[in-house]
Amino acid sequence: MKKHLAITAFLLTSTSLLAANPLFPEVRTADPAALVVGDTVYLYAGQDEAKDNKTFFVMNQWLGFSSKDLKTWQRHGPLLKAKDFSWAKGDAWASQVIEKEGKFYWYVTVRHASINGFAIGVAVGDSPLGPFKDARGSALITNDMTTDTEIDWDDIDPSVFIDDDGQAYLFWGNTKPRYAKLKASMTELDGPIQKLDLPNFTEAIWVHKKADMYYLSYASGFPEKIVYATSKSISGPWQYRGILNEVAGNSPTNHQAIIEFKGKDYFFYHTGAAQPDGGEFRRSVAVEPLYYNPDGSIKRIIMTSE
Ligand code: FUB
Repeated sequence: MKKHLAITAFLLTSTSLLAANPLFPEVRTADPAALVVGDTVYLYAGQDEAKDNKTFFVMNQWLGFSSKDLKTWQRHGPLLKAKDFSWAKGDAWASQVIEKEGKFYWYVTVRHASINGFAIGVAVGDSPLGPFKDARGSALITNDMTTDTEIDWDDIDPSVFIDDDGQAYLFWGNTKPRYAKLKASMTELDGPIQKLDLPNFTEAIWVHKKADMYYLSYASGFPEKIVYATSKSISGPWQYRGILNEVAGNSPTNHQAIIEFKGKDYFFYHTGAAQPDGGEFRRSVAVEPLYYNPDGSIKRIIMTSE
């Protein structure tokens, strides 16, 4: 009997491809953004510091983690704080890091100190772990620029994508999805801000490409499901393709990141269900395998908590 149990335990451990969820049980993390550099995945996440799930988000900084196999993770501590942007009041909401020509650009959501509402800034560093510093000294996107002043959090959740021709694009938004080209510097917009037509859009855009298909996933409704659309062009039109995952546990937000790493595909998200004290303002990052169908559609993600 003992021998049987030992063999079963060995098989379970040795065949498991991923670390157990949640990935970082010792700290509350949200809004994962994953970046593959060589043989390593870097995972950036906001830290949920709220003491309970009653009031609102308390988020001051972004944490960094890395892994070469998605089984063991190294924790790197806070890599960037909302207050590292001198023009920001606080609120380290969703972000994404991208590499261009050996530099790492970190697009972040923060609350602006003097312009009403949230804004998007960009920091730059020479390595995936920084050190990072504000690349502009001012916001890249503010509420004033998009003139929808009735919602002060509509300019949040940046997702950055560099196309095969080297052109970079910034996507973002809550309720009103938008995108714009970035200049080669990665720190200035290049041309007008464009509106996107995405059904039942809430927030959390993530753009990626697989084979010759562009994918735009986003949080839909509230509580949020992650859904996705595809296009043959980065400038659309985007065709709605369906649901990727259902509401993640007891957190109404869900915020995904999708990557390919060492020939396999992965779906990172946050959930409130993974911890006894988890919930809307105390979330935990998790990861699941992601599978494409031959026609380019994506199979529904099965969460560990289901
Ligand atoms: O974490 C704060 C906000 O909640 C993010 O910016 C949204 O995507 C949602 O996850």
